[in-house]
Amino acid sequence: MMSGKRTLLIASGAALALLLAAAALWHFGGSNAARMAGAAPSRCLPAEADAGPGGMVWVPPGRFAMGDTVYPEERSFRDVSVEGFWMDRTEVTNRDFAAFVAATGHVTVAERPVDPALHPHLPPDMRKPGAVVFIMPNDVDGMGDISQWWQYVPGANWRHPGGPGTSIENRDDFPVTAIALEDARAYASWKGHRLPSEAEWEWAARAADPDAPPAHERPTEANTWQGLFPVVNTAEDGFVGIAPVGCFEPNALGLYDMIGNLWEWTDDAWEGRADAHVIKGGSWLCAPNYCMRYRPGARQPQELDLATSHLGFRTIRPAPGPGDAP
Ligand SMILES: [Ca+2]
Repeated sequence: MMSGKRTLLIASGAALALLLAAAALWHFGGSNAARMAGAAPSRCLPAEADAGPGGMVWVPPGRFAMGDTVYPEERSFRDVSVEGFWMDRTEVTNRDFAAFVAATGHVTVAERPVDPALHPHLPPDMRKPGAVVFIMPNDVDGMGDISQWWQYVPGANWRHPGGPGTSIENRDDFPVTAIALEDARAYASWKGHRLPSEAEWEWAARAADPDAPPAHERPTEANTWQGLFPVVNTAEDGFVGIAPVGCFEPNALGLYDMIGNLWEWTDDAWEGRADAHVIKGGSWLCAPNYCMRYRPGARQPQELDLATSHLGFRTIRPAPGPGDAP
């Protein structure tokens, strides 16, 4: 998703009926999901995995060459050093976020009307509270117009990630979605944590290995998209849509789903843009034919106040060392 998508994603009245029908399909994940319904788990990590030092993993300090060579935005390698920190073992789940909302009364950005001062040219429908939702099209006319598979859905938010009529019932262990930067920061602050910088995130995704070889092939231990995006989703990895956290093998540090499932917010602004931050890790929508961003070095800009169905987050906690468990 690139800048200016708000203006691209204009839902016409005629499209709305289609959109609502498709949102219902999204909830069930389309025909592939119907075929696979019952096979997909609602939880992957054992209950006892919630125990331990705050569900966090120690990421040791180090120095590495940050970046990759696949897309232009990632090609400026630079040496960076990071201090050690604790990092959430998984993406923040619906259960985690519900506890935060219950404790604080936080209302997410997607649940509030869009600020017309920030977006003066939006049509009225797009000023309603909502989020951008991936809706699998039957066909596409080229790949230039992302509104063929992304729609702004009024009423979509973390409790109703596909829009009205969808819910997070039985999805406690799924990562929370439809989260704007402000929401992610508020959650992190409530926990006494913060969001990772891009360098911290990438270092953790590389499992703190400065010599990790570039991983350009589609990873097998990650929820990505198999088939021709966005019209064929073969779900060979077992998941048509988003997976519960921790369904794939963790990296060498014990961090789950750093690659795939959901993009994750970082606390770094996108260079030259006041309205966007860097997101990392790719998502369940990343496919070789369209978005090979299932790599630690991959990156993308995301508008700060735009919640989407492929973006979540995890938090970190700087600490003196592994003996100082969070
Ligand atoms: Ca998948």
